[in-house]
Amino acid sequence: MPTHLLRSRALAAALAAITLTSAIALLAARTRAGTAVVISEDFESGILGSRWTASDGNPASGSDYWGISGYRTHTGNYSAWCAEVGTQSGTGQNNTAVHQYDDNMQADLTVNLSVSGYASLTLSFYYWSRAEAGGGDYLEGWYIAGGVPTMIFQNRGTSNWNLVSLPVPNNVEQLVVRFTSDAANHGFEGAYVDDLVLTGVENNPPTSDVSPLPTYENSKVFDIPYVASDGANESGVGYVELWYRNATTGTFKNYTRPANPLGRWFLSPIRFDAAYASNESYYEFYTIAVDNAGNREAPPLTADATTTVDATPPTLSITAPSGSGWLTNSAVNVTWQGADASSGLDHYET
Ligand SMILES: [Ca+2]
Ligand SMILES: [Ca+2]
Ligand SMILES: [Ca+2]
Ligand SMILES: [Ca+2]
Repeated sequence: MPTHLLRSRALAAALAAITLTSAIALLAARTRAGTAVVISEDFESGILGSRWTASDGNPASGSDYWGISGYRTHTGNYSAWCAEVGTQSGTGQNNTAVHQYDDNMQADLTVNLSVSGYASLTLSFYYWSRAEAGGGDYLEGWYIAGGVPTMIFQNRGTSNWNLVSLPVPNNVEQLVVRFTSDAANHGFEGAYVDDLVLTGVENNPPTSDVSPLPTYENSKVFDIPYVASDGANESGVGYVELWYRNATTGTFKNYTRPANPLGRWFLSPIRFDAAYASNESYYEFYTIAVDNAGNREAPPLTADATTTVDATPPTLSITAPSGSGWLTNSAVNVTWQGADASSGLDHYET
């Protein structure tokens, strides 16, 4: 067999191996589940966020409903308490003054859980309750999906901080935590909710690219702009890494600095300092984006952008007239020789 045929067969086999490797890498990235926090609420802002509403569906004994409390928490300084807003029907005192709920409550704490772009969802939160044992006072949790309510739990009496954690359907719309009290015996503290988290699994890696760079950079420190995005309604880009090499072949290295040892960049452009890479050299760059669910972009087959860092000025030597002599004419011919080791000479200025 002719040598050139052998070579091209070897090349074809090598290329096939590379293609197979990248296909496996792509498959691994697609099938690895990534979990992202979609919604979290610890009430530490001191107000009910825009996803939340609170109401009392039983108008008797006045309106008593959930609000932010600093009296008892699972973590931090604040939680949601079932009777933060309202007054005691017997004494007219604020519920907050006696740390007791009132009669005739159907206090709903509702949070909008509607999201899209996730393969599966898990809801968790903590509750605490002290209510009239064996009576008509109790705490319930429901989720609503596709308009259908499903009960998560019901607690009559007493519960210390208790974790609820369960998968919820992808079309989940709301969580409703309802504190109900009947028409008598309300001398109890009632219920709290804290530390709600909705997590979602999505497996789609984000994409990113280094934007075009000039052919030459005349400083070792320069900006590298990039664009990065995740799928619509997915977990979003967490960070990007900048990878470089100094030739058209070979392995790429992750660009890191002492202040950023993992090389995780959150904003474009990345301020690149060649002193922390390979100093003055030809560079090829690409970025790898990682989303908030941990899905990692596969490396591109070719670099996104290239440039040559040449921060050393060219040299110039005057070849005539020679130094330390006297000039006798008003006009003089000056000759010189210029050289540049890397990017070459563009023009001379006199
Ligand atoms: Ca009341
Ligand atoms: Ca809290
Ligand atoms: Ca009661
Ligand atoms: Ca994603």
